[in-house]
Amino acid sequence: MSDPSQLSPRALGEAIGVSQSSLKRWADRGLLEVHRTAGGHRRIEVREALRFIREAGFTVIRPELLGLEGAELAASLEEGLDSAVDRFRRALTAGDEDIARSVILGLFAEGRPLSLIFDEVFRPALAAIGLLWLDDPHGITIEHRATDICAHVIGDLRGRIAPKEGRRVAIGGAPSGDPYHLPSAMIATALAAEGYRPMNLGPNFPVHGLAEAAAREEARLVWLSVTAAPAVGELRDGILDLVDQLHPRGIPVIAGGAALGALELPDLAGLHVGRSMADLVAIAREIGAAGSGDLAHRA
Ligand code: B12
Repeated sequence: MSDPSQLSPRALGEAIGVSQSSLKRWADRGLLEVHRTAGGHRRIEVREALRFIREAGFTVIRPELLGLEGAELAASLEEGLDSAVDRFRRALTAGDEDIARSVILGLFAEGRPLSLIFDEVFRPALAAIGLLWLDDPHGITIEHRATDICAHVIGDLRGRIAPKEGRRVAIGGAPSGDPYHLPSAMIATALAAEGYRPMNLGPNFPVHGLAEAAAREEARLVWLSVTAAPAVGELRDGILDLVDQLHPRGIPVIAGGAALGALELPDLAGLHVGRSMADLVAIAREIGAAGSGDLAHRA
């Protein structure tokens, strides 16, 4: 039986409409990682194929060959991103996980950056769903169900990202009293694609525990997502203390989230503030390039 996590060069060629000889050439140049089975046949890991396709900008024509059955590609999303957001929002509202997943996997297969999928598809769809409870008693049920679907779909995306060798640990979550799960799930996925090994400690994690966890895991980056801040002063002090402990060790903290502004954090070396997943990725790249956390505070 063939292993669904492995592709033959022929299947990959058919998935993106290129010849096997082109694939072989790219493999020889180190652009695509190919290994051999015990019987000497060339195989490509599906996650490696997806990385290559997305980074090189190929168009997927047969998504089912890449394990992306049902993914809605650009041809069927004629109006592009707006139509994808609308379809995703309607699928979440109706509780239709299959459609929600196929919209997101379609965007992923098209090579759209994860940060864009999170900032410009998930975020507006959830913002619209967050208004339903104001007019509709069923709105709270819809919101909880939509959150569960989003968590599954984000987990699915994360599972399709090939781990890189020698990955740096990134650790983080949301502080005590903050029940929001999705922002950190997105951060972990986006950082995995940037070559980190994310440890998502999830919602409701005490900020003072992050310094200890970061030291124990030899983390190279710590994130904090703040959507709800029931005790503003305490959280602010906790974050300042965290940066105070981590900065001397060269571990930068990236903070963000809808409620972060309320904390009025000062400019601090070792603390980076972002408003979106695009900011997160940009900051993580700067940190990676600089090799230290000593960059300017960003607003
Ligand atoms: C799902 C949801 C819930 C769920 C959360 C489930 C879970 N386990 O995660 C539940 C049901 C628990 C919930 C509860 C409540 N909620 Co609510 N919720 C939402 C909803 C619909 C989506 C939140 C979400 O996950 N969004 C997706 C994330 C990824 O988007 P985001 O938060 O905007 O994050 C983006 C950026 O901020 C940034 N970012 C985030 N974190 C970080 C971190 C870093 C490092 C960086 C760089 C960037 C970054 O990137 C993200 C992607 O673009 C929002 C609507 C909305 N507008 O967001 C309401 C919303 C946040 N909730 C709201 C309210 C009022 C409540 C309740 C008070 C309702 C109630 N009466 O009980 C409670 C309070 C809970 C609490 N203890 O604080 C309000 C908040 C209003 C306000 N300004 O205070 C909102 C805005 C809905 C609304 N319009 O009324 N909620």
